[in-house]
Amino acid sequence: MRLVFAVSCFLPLTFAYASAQEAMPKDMHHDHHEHAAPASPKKESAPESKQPKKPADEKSGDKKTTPHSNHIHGRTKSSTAKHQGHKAGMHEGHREAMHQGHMAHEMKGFLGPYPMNREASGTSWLPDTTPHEGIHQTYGDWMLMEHALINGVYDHQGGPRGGDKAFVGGMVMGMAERIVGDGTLGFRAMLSPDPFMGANGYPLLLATGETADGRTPLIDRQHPHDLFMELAGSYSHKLSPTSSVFVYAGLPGEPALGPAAFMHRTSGVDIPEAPITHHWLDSTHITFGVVTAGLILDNWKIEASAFRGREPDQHRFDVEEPKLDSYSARLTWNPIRELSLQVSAGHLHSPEQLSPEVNEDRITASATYTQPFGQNNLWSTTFAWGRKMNHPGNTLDGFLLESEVIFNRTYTLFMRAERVAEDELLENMIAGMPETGGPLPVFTVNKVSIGGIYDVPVADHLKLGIGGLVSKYALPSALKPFYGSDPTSFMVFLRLKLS
Ligand SMILES: [Cu+2]
Repeated sequence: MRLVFAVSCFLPLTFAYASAQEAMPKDMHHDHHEHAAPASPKKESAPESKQPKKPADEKSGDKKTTPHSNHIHGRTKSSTAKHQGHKAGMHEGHREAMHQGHMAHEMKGFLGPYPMNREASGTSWLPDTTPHEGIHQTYGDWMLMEHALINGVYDHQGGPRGGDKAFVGGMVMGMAERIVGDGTLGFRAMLSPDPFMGANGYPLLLATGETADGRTPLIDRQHPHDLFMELAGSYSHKLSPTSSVFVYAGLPGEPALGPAAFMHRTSGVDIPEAPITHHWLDSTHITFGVVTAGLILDNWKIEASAFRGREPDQHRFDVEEPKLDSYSARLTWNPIRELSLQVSAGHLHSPEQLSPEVNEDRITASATYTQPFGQNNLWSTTFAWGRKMNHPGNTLDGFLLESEVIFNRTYTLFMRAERVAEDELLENMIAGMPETGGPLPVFTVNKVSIGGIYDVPVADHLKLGIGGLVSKYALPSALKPFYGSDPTSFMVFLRLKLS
């Protein structure tokens, strides 16, 4: 079966990961742990009494000066065992001084003097309570981090406009940073296996945007992401212990527009389907040509970008020609550790290859709330609104509410609800009709997906998950002849997550 083939695609990744672990010099290698950001010193530490003391482990890199006395940590048995002195559980009390024994591996933000947990795709922010997933090493002055999530999906979209497909999607990410004087230099590369699924992507009712062949728009399908999703560098200069200025450039990269991209925000990272609001909120996460400059003052960030307005074309393996013909600005505020808020606006020059005469203005606002609770549980929710103003054309609103709860790092429940004003769903049919001159008809559609995942650890920092989701829709009656009166879609998937 094709699904079996999809699973076999996981193996090279597992192998590459295992070899990377082998190749690492022992004393440089530091096993990772998913820790949430340092807690505020005012906050209570997690209860310690329940945690049995772990035996000391000579191989741990912790034998330098300071034991990890307040390093509460890692929820996997292996990492707990390797870090004696660390306490299992959530990471309250994990303060900046925490890794004194191995400061080298503590990664600060690329863009400012705060814990790296806050940073997501491009220059976007998430709450400080975001779990820091990835594996770290240090090589000389460089700190490295890797992260990966690969889904093998069987997709069924219901109704006359639906379809079936098995595909592999996801991302593999590597980051490197070093301190240079008062600044931080960072590089990031993110790759996607999506192009191997074919240029026409996968069936996804109500999804629109981009093209598979340069002639017809993708409708009721999600386009594949490009092989190179991000190849970016940044430099930030510290102005004070809590403020900095930064520049970021990517080919491709992500401009300062919208919330963190769906595969990078905690509330959406485990959901294997793209949101239908993607082109209202975060579709610019792969932009060929981005330059951003910003200022960080404590928990505030203000930034502006110049970038290429055109979305990626159907050739998903290449790096496209950069331009700086569009611009955006974003204001982000993290008022408390658990919350990140942003508003942003941008002007996109000729984003759609198939409607080059149309420019777009976009406004977005979003809130992400991430709350660890109990010993090993996490809840994360994002609400976002995006408005597309096509010139010439319609003004279209999209809303998204998505939420994930992860229990004991093993059981994930997720949901995503969306409401979008669409004018492209019948575009193929209208294109064949005589020109009417008026604006395209707008249909407001609604979609809800609910699903879950069960994870099994298969190696250190590598877990295999099996999951499924079901989607239902609320459609205006004018669309029912096309979509059926009550379509139902589902996906079943296996995923490998490096964390
Ligand atoms: Cu995308």
